[in-house]
Amino acid sequence: MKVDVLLGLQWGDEGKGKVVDVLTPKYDVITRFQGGPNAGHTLEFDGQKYVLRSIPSGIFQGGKVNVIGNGVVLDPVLFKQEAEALAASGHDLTQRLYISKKAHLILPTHRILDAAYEAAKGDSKIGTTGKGIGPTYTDKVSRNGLRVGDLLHNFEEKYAKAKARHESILKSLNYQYDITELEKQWFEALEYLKKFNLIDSEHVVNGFLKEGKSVLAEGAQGTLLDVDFGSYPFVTSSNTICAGACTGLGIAPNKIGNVYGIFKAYCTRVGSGPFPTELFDETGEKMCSIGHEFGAVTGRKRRCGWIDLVALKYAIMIDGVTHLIMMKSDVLDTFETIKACVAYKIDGKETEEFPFEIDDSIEPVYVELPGWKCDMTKMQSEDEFPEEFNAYISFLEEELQVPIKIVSVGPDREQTVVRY
Ligand code: 2SA
Ligand code: MG
Repeated sequence: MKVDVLLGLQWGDEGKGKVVDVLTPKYDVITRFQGGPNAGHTLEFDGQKYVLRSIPSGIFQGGKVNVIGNGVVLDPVLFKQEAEALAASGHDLTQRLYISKKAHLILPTHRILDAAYEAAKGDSKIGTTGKGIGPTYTDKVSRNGLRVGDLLHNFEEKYAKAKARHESILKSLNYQYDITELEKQWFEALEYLKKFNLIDSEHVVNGFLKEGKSVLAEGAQGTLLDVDFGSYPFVTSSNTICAGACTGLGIAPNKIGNVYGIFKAYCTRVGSGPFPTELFDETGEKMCSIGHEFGAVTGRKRRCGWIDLVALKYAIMIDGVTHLIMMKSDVLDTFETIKACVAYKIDGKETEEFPFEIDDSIEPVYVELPGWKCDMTKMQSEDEFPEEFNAYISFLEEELQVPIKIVSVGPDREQTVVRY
């Protein structure tokens, strides 16, 4: 068996939570391989709304195994809050959730460092989610991190060392903070975390594949936030691309099966950083209000703009996408015309290649298509789609050279049209 991977192709918030929820019934095992509580996967069903941060989206369906892989960074406090809220709504996880011993722990001081580094950057700040993601991955790569497996021996000593190191950095930044309360919660949460199955997940996941179990790897954030290929330095600190599923779970590249790439029918971004098709006008405002474009984690308003096919083609190439999934198509239901960026004009020259430097000098070149101007939210099959919407899909498939398998026309599980 192979691992299918589900990825965001833009700057996150493509609607991965909903799709993974639609896809999970087909899989035995659902995994997370990168990121941490900077993710906020929103799922809506039976009139209830749930936001998952660190826990895989398979948790709502009985009989599934959920794995938090080694590539994830885990904040015990936020994990405990999330798990307890799920338990309160009747979803007990202790038996259905496995956590890699190699996943790195987000320390209270990592969160403080995240804020301190942002403050020190002033106007050039990244606009992080403030969850300590960057400092935790920094410690991982600089070989100073604490892992979940460390909880099992000499933990106090390792913690004290890491904390002392962080404190000296914070002192050098002259940053004022108080972690007394947070630290207390953190240690309480560690005891809670220890009740879960802390495992060598690479063995377990490869074992599942050998047994013939189907595995889904659920990406967080998006390809354009990848630390290597995204709009650096305005990126997150993990590999959000398909290859991240190999390193973040311990599976070989030849074990990757289908790659599902999710994108919105338009485009959004939270935090700072370049966004060539961003709209600063009424059209952008309209997308934001109809699409309820506010971050699941920080509540920040998302910047909105037209779909960017230059960036999307790049993401498809890097990720090896085999199937496309288009989200939030209904948000464009009332638009007179739809635009799609097919090239960038840089210094008077047109290119279809995503460049090294993405900045304000890029001028998007648009193609205009007629809007469909009807309510698609209750449509259940492709046959019901208006002609103009079908034309938009065909145009995208022609440009992107990958079939669009699923189209979403609303937030609910039911509002999902599978095309073939
Ligand atoms: P960080 O906190 O170090 O990862 O922030 C670095 C940059 O990455 C951006 N970022 C995000 N942008 C959009 N969505 C994010 N999470 C989603 C959500 C979840 C998802 O909030 O709903 O779709 O997986 C996310 N996480 C990080 C952040 O704005 C900074 O620009
Ligand atoms: Mg999101």
